[in-house]
Amino acid sequence: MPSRWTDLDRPPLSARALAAGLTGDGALWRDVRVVERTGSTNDDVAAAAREGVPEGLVLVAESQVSGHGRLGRSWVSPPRAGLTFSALLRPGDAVPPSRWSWLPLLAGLALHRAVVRLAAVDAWLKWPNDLLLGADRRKAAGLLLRADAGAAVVGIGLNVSTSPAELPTPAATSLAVEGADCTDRDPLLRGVLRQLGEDYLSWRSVGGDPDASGLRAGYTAVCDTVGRQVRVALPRGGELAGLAVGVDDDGGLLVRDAAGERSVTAGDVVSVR
Ligand code: BT5
Repeated sequence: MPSRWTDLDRPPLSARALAAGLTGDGALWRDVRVVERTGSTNDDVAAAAREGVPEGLVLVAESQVSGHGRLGRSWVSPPRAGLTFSALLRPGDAVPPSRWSWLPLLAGLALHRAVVRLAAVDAWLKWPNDLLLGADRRKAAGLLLRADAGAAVVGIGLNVSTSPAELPTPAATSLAVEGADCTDRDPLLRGVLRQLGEDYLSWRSVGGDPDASGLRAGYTAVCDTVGRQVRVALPRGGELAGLAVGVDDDGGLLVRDAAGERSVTAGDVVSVR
């Protein structure tokens, strides 16, 4: 069996080291686990949520064999080339259900903030859930949110040392490809989880209000979609074309066309171009 240490460019993550920096009195994160291989961390954390596990669980996989995207699409990443993890949150009564739709945007903004701070790259968010990097604005991370049984499972896939040959599509990129300052997964994961924890707790403390928490303004400021002409493909076929003018009270994208302004939610969207 090959040693875990043979690939010096891709050292394994240590759950113990991660937990030491992230858990403890008063911290949101309670239990940080790293597994060598699983189907999908989102499926595993959703199963834990159904069993009543409290919020604060983080599951990181060094490799996923059936990572999901939205709408039956997949997330593919070679072992240890990136970060693939899911976190369990329970906003509970503190946040009305109508505002849970802000969670993917909140998680995307936390990811953006941490990556920009640690890796010193230019980055944008494509509504609702992609992190784009570089002059060509290619996708370096995707985010998936599943709300189920009173819990929200946030799943993030981030390409870190992934080489051009390993990337699944020409529209994808990685921190290494973009010449990022940091391609060390441990500080990146810590940074993302710390930022996500902070942003989530401050949003929850104001009842999920997107303005009191600064979420809408923060998100809009780095959103590559707002201000652009977009074509939004809808799941039942059909397309909405117009100017993306902002994010509405539910985190939906506001699109202006000749008929006026319409809002589309993440669940109603196949793709935005
Ligand atoms: C997403 O979906 O971008 C959400 C991806 C979430 C992945 C994480 S990994 C941890 C957790 N566990 C899971 O099972 N999932 C979450 P979507 O917007 O549907 O985009 C999927 C599309 O992105 C695919 O159809 C590909 O075109 C592209 N793609 C797949 N792998 C990629 C990669 N490594 N880098 C860039 N693009 C990728």
